[in-house]
Amino acid sequence: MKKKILAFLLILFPIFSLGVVKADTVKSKYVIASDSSFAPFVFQNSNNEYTGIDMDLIKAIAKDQGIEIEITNPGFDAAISAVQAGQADGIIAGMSVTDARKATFDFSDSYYTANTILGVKESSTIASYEDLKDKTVGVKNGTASQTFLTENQSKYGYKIKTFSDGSSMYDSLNTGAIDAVMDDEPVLKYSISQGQKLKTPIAGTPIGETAFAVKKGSNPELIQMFNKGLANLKANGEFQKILDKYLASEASTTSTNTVDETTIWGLLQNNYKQLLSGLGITLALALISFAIAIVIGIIFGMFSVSPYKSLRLISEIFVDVIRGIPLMILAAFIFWGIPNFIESITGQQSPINDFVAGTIALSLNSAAYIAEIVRGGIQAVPVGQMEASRSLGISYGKTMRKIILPQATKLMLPNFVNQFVIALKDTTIVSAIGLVELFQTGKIIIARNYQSFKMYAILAIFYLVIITLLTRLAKRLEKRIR
Ligand code: ASN
Repeated sequence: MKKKILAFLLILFPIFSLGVVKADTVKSKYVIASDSSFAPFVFQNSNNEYTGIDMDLIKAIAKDQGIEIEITNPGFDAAISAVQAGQADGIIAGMSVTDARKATFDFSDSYYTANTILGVKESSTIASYEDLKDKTVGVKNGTASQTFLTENQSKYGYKIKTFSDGSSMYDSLNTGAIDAVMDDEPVLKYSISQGQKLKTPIAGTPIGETAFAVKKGSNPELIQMFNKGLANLKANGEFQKILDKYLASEASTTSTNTVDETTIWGLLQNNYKQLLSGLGITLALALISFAIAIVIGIIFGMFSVSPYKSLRLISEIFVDVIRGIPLMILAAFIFWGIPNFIESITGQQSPINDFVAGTIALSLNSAAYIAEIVRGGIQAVPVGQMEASRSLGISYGKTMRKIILPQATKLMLPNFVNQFVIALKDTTIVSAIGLVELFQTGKIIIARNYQSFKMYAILAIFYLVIITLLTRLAKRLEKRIR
């Protein structure tokens, strides 16, 4: 009897302890996602580091609570997706607590209260919501300001244009592509204090408390720690210090810049490290994904000319499916969709690294086109050659290797070079999942200094030089192989 009870307890113990451990497990490291440009809550300073109320606050809380955190800054919309897909454990991004969000997020105690407010150019005649009739108002996707605009659209008759990040939204306002923006009041006021020629003609509307959030039901210990840490920082005065640092005086961090970023030279001087690291990621993405794509592409290309119908069919389906899906959707599907799906089935968070997701998406995309190049190359060799060789009793494989492929390869080479250039340019598309390659690096810099003309010119030249150099190199290789 005693033995039975003991055995019973032994079986129960692991089950029981699992349940308990899950609720207050402390991970060795928590990934916290945030916005990319949302000053004064989160923005890059002139040293290319992310600072702001949210950054200082989460770091101070992590220190207070003795946890390790890793911060990513993919932008608000992407940060929300990252938390929902389990790519990140929490989000701090000046995020408003709304009833709709409470259905999918658990929020911490509030650390700020914000309004949403309309911003227009200094020279604009817009003075009320009524003046917005038939005008276009920009807003960041997934934000509380967007909800406000959608709810009031039929009343005031404006058009809404959504943006994935603050910098492109403010850029569009500056260039006149949109007539107004809707954003959080402290953010608009802060940009005005930094010299932006904007004004806020209408009083703000409350959108609620600002808080830290986790995906509903997951990482409850993180919320507890945040609340405890926040209370401690409030008690010891550190919280007020953080607020004062960014809100009290206008002499703030962005203007401590010693290098003049209004010239191309100044921009390069201050950002070359960041640009080179972005370039490194772009090159790594392009080269690794292209190498993988060549292997997959050749396999499917060979399938497509195989004497077996089933192999031809497999190849056809692969090419049709991949070619039929836009690269950006493929990348988003791999990065956010699949982890979200796996979690909904297994209950386990299974994040995938953004570089890996980007590489997979680019590899599949290029592979589909390479398969077609391979098929075209092989089919361009007259069929008579295969027939003649087979009639001499030489096997299919040997004919392919010795007779067809050497000729086909020569025909394919220029197309491979072409496809590589396309793949390199396509790396900019996967920046949509928050991967900081060269294009995203440039956008982040523009978010800080609003120098879009010069910065995009710099980016264009970077790509032009790299692509020209690589094509030259590839042409040389091509000659050698021939
Ligand atoms: N205040 C915005 C929201 O909660 C957040 C942001 O734009 N970063 O929707």
